[in-house]
Amino acid sequence: MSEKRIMLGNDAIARGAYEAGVKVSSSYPGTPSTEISEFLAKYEEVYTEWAPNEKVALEVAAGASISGVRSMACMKHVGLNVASDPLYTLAYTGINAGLVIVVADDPGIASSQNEQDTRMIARSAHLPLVEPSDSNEAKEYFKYAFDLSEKYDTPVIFRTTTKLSHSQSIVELGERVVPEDKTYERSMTKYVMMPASAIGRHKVVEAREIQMEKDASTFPINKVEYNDKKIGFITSGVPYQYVKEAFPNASVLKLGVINPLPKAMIEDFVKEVETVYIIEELEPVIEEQVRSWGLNVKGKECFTKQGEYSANMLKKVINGTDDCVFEKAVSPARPPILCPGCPHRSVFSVLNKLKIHASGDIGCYTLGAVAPLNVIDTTICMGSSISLLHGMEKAKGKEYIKNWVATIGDSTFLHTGVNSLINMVYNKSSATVMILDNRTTGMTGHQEHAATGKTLKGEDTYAIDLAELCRSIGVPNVIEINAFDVQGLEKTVKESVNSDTLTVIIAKAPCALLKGQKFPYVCKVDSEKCKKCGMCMKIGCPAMTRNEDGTVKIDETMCNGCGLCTNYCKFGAISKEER
Ligand SMILES: Cc1ncc(C[n+]2csc(CCOP(=O)(O)OP(=O)(O)O)c2C)c(N)n1
Repeated sequence: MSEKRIMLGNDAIARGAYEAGVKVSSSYPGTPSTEISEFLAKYEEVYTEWAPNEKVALEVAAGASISGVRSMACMKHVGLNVASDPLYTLAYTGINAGLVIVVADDPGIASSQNEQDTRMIARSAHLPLVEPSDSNEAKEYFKYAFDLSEKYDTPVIFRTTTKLSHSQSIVELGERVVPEDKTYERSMTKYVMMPASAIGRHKVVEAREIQMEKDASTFPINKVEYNDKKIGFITSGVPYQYVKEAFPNASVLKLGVINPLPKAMIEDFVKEVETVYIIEELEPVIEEQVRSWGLNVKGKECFTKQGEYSANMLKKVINGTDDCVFEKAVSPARPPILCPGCPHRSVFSVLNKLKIHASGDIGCYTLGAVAPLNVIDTTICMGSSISLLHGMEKAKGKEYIKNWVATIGDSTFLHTGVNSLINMVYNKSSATVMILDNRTTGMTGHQEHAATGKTLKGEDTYAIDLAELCRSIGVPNVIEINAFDVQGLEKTVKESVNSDTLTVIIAKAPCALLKGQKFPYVCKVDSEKCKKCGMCMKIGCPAMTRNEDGTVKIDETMCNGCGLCTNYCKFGAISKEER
């Protein structure tokens, strides 16, 4: 009898990759996709790596595919924007061995900077997109995605969402089957995308899509479940679960392949069923196509384009009833805040004191935007902090940016920040860039990167020296400093924002949550000495609150012992004591 296990969606995708015989996987972390690579790294048979960004990851996977082995890349939805340059052209070249790109969307914005819908990108890149609705399907459909990839000579996008990636259901395990490596054959017209060959390949892309659309009604993962024909739903992914829960007796057309759509199958379904709703989170991707065929369906005039759906929400909209039997869960308010002992807090406390604005970036340090630190003014996408500041300088001159710096994390700097820094060097910037080097990719849960000295598989490797990297591209002034040295930081930042020399300040201290990072101290307040001035509260440490009489207290169980607060009490009321 085959083994069954309860698995997270991400675990199941990794298992699907293993069973599909994937040999190479390259990815960049991003919630909710990160754990796929971490689970996959546990299978010795599969080569897995963290790439510095998603474009590199996809290109690595494409190289492996062209050489003849099944390969994949994983990323979050915004990662696909970074990888979209190779993506659009890989649609033209096609593949050799199967190539699947896992993209995790985040309806509801649990942990992202926007809510974009990858299905739209699949359509514009003319790539097939497969979407499962539970963990077992995640594993099975993942294998099927490789079959589609090889049958139609195309990369396939495999879409997951936060709910699917991070919830569990039963998975039936299978064996790993490794197809024979495909032979590589040189073909300039297929793999060298210059105009003459690209013109030819564009025809291939169109023909492939037409063929796939015809075949789609026979794909086994597009299924019709006829029941009560008064009401029916066309849906896919996790929303399928909501439909089944809310309307168990309705007819359902469940799509496993969202691009291209099975036109004939959908036409038949709409003919058979009296009222058809299209249930899809985010954009009306299915709906717009179905309407363009002249079919009468209901969709976004009833349902929002924002956030996650639920069974109860469907019932409310369609039946006008709210029979949710559960009390609404009220989670305690938890304002976004840097952890106790976080070195980023130290940097932002100094910038706040100096009334400096920061062109920010994406990572834990984005929290430098919120009260009481209030330092970061802008955050757009990974790597943008440096280029935005450069734009400001070129628009308004050095005087304007004398109270501005760019703040960027170590992983984000290697992801896309370094390109922007090259631009600063080349185009004669005199700005100040601060790399907040906490030795890890903190935001997504401590992944290794090219400057940590460890690979995804946990092996030792060369650690890029960020200071040397900056010097090597021509940054004239590179300063490394302990992130907790507030006096030193203050002096360095003041000098550099006022100088005409491009400066990179690397503020170094490991993430407080990395193993073994607890300081051997605990901070204590002498309430006799506390003058209730509140200066120490301005650093926004969650371990610090006030007593009823207004004096400050420190929760010893939360205090990490970094001692940052001691710098902000001029009355000497806070001291560090050994634990
Ligand atoms: C294009 C893109 N890829 C991935 C992510 C997910 N993500 C957000 S921040 C981040 C890196 C954070 O690491 P680092 O820059 O070192 O800062 P830290 O969180 O450690 O402070 C990642 C991977 C994203 N938001 N956008």
